[in-house]
Amino acid sequence: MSEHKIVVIVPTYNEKENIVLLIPEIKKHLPQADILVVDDNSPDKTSMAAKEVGEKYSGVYVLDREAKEGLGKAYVSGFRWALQKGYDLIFEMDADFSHDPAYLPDFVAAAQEHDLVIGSRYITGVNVVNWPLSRLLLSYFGNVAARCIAGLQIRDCTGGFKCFHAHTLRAIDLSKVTSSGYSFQVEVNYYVQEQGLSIHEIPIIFKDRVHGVSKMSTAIIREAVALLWKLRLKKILSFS
Ligand SMILES: Nc1nc2c(ncn2[C@@H]2O[C@H](COP(=O)(O)OP(=O)(O)OP(=O)(O)O)[C@@H](O)[C@H]2O)c(=O)[nH]1
Ligand SMILES: [Mg+2]
Repeated sequence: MSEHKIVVIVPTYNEKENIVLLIPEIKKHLPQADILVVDDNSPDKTSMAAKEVGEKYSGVYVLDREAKEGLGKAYVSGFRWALQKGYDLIFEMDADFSHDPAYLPDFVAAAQEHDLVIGSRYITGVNVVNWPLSRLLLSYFGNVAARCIAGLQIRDCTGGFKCFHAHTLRAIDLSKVTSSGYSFQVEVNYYVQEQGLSIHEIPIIFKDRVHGVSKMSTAIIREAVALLWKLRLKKILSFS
């Protein structure tokens, strides 16, 4: 389907039960893709579990980081690794099965035409299954805020199921990305939009995790609110 060299980056923190199931599922749906697990020294030994399963397949790598620094820092390390290895298409994907690997080929197809493809929960109504109402409202209004305050033209600005062309990641200055939590998604989308690159959303159904625990915290929410106002200010200053 595609001649592209593909890697799926999966950041992990205490995702042992999920990662051993996810690696085979990714290989089933997109056999030509390599996988990079970026683990922040998970106490549950996710890294070791990923390496054990990975030995059964070709092209499964684990990037071991020393300490938990948040999803954003893990992705920036993964992006740098992938760019250095010469991948053409670079995926972001959560380990917790909220992102169904069956969608991976749809992203590759859409990436033939676009610089960034985003799996979106909010283009055909609200496609979220089993999330508590409080979590859904936080996500939904977080997205409304990202659109209104930071001026993003994307319906799902905070989702983490994405496929970047290498040239898209090269066009943004990764050393400028400051978010460590999940506002990382908003920040990267902002820089891609700022470059005038083509962003396309495809519908996905998002399911709540079954195994493991969420890493969402009030610190992550505070960081996200501060980021939106920082981007708003940046936008105002760029017009003056
Ligand atoms: N390497 C690394 N991965 C992380 C860190 N924090 C979260 N992750 C991973 O990032 C992905 C998304 O994290 P989740 O805990 O599912 O957070 P979320 O999807 O925003 O929130 P939920 O609604 O609870 O699922 C998962 O694969 C996590 O294991 C971190 O500090 N370091
Ligand atoms: Mg999750």
